[in-house]
Amino acid sequence: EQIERTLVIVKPDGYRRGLTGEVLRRIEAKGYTLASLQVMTPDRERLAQHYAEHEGKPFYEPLVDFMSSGPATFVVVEGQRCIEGFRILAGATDPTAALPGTIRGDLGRDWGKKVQENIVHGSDSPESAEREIGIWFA
Ligand code: YYY
Ligand code: MG
Repeated sequence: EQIERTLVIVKPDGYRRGLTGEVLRRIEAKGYTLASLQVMTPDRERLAQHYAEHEGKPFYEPLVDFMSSGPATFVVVEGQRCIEGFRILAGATDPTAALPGTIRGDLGRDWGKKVQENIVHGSDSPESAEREIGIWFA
């Protein structure tokens, strides 16, 4: 048994496009459960903590602008090996490169902007998951 918790965010592009339910459907269809769920427009202070590893990179400011641009859905997902499992469901960061069958591959678009509006976030390790859940579900 390796029951984990991961932080999933359906980002503002997913919210605006009405894809929140579709993402949650895929998570549940995989057998994971929704432990907590909250819709909110994320504030820049917590986004800075959340994306601290990317501070100073060229896409950082546009990323924070995009993420704070409107409502997003924050979800604590629970399940057997769900940290790795959700990253695989999500697909590659770049929606153009993400394989069909994945959330980003099936639903993501390349809008030709600096920031890749790629619908979802998923924690990349157990340490990241605990840290990120602590930021948004304190
Ligand atoms: O974990 P993941 O979301 O797949 O990618 P990260 O490398 O952690 O980057 C976070 C976030 O930043 C990504 O989802 C989109 C954006 N981004 C970008 O706009 N341009 C890049 N070259 C890399 C990342
Ligand atoms: Mg990441």
